[in-house]
Amino acid sequence: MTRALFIVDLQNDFTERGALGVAGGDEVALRVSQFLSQHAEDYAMIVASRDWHDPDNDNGGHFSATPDFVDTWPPHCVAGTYGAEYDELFDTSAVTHHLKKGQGLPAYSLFEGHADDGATAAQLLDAHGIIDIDVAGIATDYCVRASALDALAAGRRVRVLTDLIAGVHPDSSARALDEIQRAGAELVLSQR
Ligand code: VGL
Repeated sequence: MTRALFIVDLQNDFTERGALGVAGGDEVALRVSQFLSQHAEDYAMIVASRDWHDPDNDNGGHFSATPDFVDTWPPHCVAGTYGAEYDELFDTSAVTHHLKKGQGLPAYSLFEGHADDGATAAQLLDAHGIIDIDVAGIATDYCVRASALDALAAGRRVRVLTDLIAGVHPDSSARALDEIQRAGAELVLSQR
């Protein structure tokens, strides 16, 4: 078994009522939990990432009081706060590796994260001989996009589970899925 599951930024601030809540986020959290209850055994590793920004600076221009919701954002996922915790509807019991990213800078890709022992996704994938990666989470047009493209760039076979993602904007989410597909990923439903 050489398949990993990436669960990108399924955090309170990215789901309904969060600082940067996307439509359908709660539904994704519920569906991911259901999916894991049935399919966790299909994966050699289940890697979850969290945006984990500094409280006392703008994180490299990532936070703004007048955000454009493209390159700048309202403060979100500040380390140690409720908004940075995994969504309450996301059952993390099957997660094998937890990565944090964005400490003091914008970090859209799960590949920019580190486990508490310092390990990166690239190191974990190599150590476990992972060839295939399935990607789920939030947001389709930002962190899911960046993580899927980086996984392809790392030479892996990638599938995006299109019923287990939610995006910030519908149009940029559609463009992101098109871009990911053209880069070589498959778009599939988790329930086949
Ligand atoms: C994200 C916007 C800002 C994401 C993170 O997780 O996709 N989006 N920071």
